[in-house]
Amino acid sequence: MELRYDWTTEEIEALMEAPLPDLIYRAQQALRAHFDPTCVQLSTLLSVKTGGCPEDCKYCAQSARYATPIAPERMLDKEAVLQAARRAKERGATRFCMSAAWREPPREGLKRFCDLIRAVKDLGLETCATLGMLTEKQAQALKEAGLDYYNHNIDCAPDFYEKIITTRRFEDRIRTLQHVRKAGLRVCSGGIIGMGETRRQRAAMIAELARMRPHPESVPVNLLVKIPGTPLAEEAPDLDPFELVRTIAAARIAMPASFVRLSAGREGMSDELQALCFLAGANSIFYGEKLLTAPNAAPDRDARLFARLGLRPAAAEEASRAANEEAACSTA
Ligand code: SAM
Ligand code: DTB
Ligand code: SF4
Repeated sequence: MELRYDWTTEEIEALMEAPLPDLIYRAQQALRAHFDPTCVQLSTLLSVKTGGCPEDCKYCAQSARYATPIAPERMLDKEAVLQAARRAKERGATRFCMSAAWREPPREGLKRFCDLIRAVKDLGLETCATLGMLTEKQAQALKEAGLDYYNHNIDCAPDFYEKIITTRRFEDRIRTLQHVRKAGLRVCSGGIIGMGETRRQRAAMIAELARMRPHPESVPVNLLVKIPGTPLAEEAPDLDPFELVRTIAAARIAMPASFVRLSAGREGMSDELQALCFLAGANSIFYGEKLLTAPNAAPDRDARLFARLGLRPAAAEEASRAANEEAACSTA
């Protein structure tokens, strides 16, 4: 199946409006052209530097601007990070994603992260980091430390962005993603749904990602976790869960060779909704009891769900295989 980089919002919206059986059928065709449909990649998250962030992202527990239950903490030390990474590996995760609540990494913080990346990589895990905006040089430093993936979400449609974040612009996110690509890192980029956006805006978000050349190798689709004290916990109306299924299917069809991750929000989802998301082409999850600050679906619940659905965790070689070889090799 040929990869396309010219998706329009209208095309994606039309996909999302299709009768569900047609949409799921197309998503399964796209998934099966590139992946084993029974195999799910597992990533484990760790918040290495929590809270106190100067940005005003209206969904975030870690913004210093909102009275959330999350207090600022110092950066975790290396041993604590390695302990969490070892545990993630023992449980079957293949990728370990380290986060910091920064607008952009400070000099000393970046150095410490480079050191963590080297150490986690030595355990035989794929590494991912999400540290905010990066310059080209910072992206190169992370690459040299052995980083595999950089996570930087576009979060939402360009015309919805200023309703969610005012302390940076959509274009700033795109620029960081360009720096990440140029440094030869793999890209993890997706967004959040359920923030009060329209279906068209969900389609526009997917179209933005699907016009990137190469496509992001990982596409997290987060359902808003309503954190008490954040503006969106009050303002955002509950989303029809089938919209999540439709958004995942659209991402799968438009970016067939990428890992599409059923991301934040799984704790509150039924097993049946998650099963529909896998049928719609999701082939990756966050695995472990915690996301960054919020609880995640429990690992034993995930194990039971996988057994009931006939799914299995991806082995390390399957997960690190560049599903999208073209993307992984390109530094354009
Ligand atoms: N500070 C860095 C940044 O913003 O890029 C890295 C960490 S940030 C918490 C990573 C991503 O998590 C955000 O871009 C957003 O897409 C997602 N996220 C944060 N809070 C969320 C929430 N309450 N519900 C769903 N997704 C969330
Ligand atoms: C992504 O797309 N989702 C993750 C990860 N990338 C860094 C974060 C989800 C955060 C959920 C809310 C919390 O735990 O605070
Ligand atoms: Fe800060 Fe990232 Fe949270 Fe925005 S999403 S407030 S940048 S930690």
